[in-house]
Amino acid sequence: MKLLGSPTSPYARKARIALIEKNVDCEFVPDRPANPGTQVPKYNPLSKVPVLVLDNDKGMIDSSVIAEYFDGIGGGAKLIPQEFNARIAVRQWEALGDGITDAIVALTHDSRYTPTCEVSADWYQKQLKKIENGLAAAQRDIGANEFCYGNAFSLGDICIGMALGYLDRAYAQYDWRAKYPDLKRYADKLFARPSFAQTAAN
Ligand SMILES: N[C@@H](CCC(=O)N[C@@H](CS)C(=O)NCC(=O)O)C(=O)O
Repeated sequence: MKLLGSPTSPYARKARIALIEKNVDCEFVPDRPANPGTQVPKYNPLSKVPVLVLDNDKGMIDSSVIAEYFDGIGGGAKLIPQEFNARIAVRQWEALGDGITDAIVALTHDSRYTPTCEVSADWYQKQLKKIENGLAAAQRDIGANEFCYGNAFSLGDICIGMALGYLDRAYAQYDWRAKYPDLKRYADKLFARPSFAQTAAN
């Protein structure tokens, strides 16, 4: 089993953090879909990372599915609780973290690679508002807590941490730590976890 992904992709990072947290025996193979010779389209018709290459040489796509797969086959505490209401709550946190990340990607990555396509100020503000409203909601609900749901680390924390980490990487001029001090405190602990430290892109 191999996990293909770009070392800087936030969604690949989400899967890599789940892999480490669940102690799954799986090699991470750096691969960018945009690079010549990439193996990604062979395993993912959408040509996106992460993609998990299973031992039968079939691809499993999407960070959400891959994280749930690692949670099922790996050891240790569950990243996605089994109880229905808890599971839905953690999935909500996942959706919030993924949604903030989507807006950061739209604001930074997508516009950077379409230099001929003008990005309107209105469109820019719309993406920024998604990031700001998303962070404000996360800060409001996390408050002084260590984890976004309950008393244990979950997939929700992976996704909120992925979004905050990607802000640092792709949109460093945005000082989220000054605006959201509770998120700063929350992230300081999260980023110190080995799974986050080992997957921080240089
Ligand atoms: N929903 C997907 C999103 C994956 C995604 O957008 N990956 C980006 C990198 S962060 C990618 O591979 N982009 C290349 C492309 O779209 O061509 C997931 O969670 O895995």
